[in-house]
Amino acid sequence: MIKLAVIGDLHIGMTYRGDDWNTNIGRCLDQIILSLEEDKPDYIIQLGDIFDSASPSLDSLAFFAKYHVKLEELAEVFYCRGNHDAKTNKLDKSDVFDFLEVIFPDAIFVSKKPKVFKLEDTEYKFLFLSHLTSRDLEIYNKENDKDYETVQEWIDDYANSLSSEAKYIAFSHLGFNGAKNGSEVDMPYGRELHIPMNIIEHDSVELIMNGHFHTPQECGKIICPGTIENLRFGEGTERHYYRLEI
Ligand SMILES: [Mn+2]
Repeated sequence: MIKLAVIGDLHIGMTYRGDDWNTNIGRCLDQIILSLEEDKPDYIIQLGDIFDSASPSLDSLAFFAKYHVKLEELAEVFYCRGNHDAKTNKLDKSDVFDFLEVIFPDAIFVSKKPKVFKLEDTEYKFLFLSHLTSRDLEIYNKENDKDYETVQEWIDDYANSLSSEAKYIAFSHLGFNGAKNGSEVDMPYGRELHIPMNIIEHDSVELIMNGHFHTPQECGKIICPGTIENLRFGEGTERHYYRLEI
């Protein structure tokens, strides 16, 4: 049995009704770290949108670094890139995840393509479906001699590479059918990237922990822990992180 602590969207650097959002989430993260010290999880997984902006300020990077170093002392840490962390301009060669994986080599920053991790201490594999861009697709097509036309087509096809013998826990930062748009109000469904149906229905995928939606919600095997603090009015009560034992 291993213990996971799953942390939702952070949006470091966001301006919030004139308040300093970083002070709010700093308070939450301090509490999270106290609970994690008791809980002693084996893995900590953050589900994306670490930053509110794809070009975070030095203040935001320093804020992240301060908390990341504490998390890293407690467990192995994974981060799944969210839409807010991803550069969409094709002229940008790198994004903040490229930077973070260089300066924090002991953590795992998952971006650029769907990815499976085989772990030593559990039979489960971690499947990561981060937010992907058309630039990621271009690179993937070139490197793998593929000709997917859309990112959605690419991730839809990814389910075919999953083993029916294995057991997966998925971590994603995508939309899904039936999600309640608590705060991500301006995301017309159908246009945004979504968790492929063939992954949701895949017998080997036992659970999908998904970021992106700030209101905590469960829909079949998809669980959204929500943001660690309310971003906007009406997102529900206080919550911090999601504990999972597998
Ligand atoms: Mn978000």
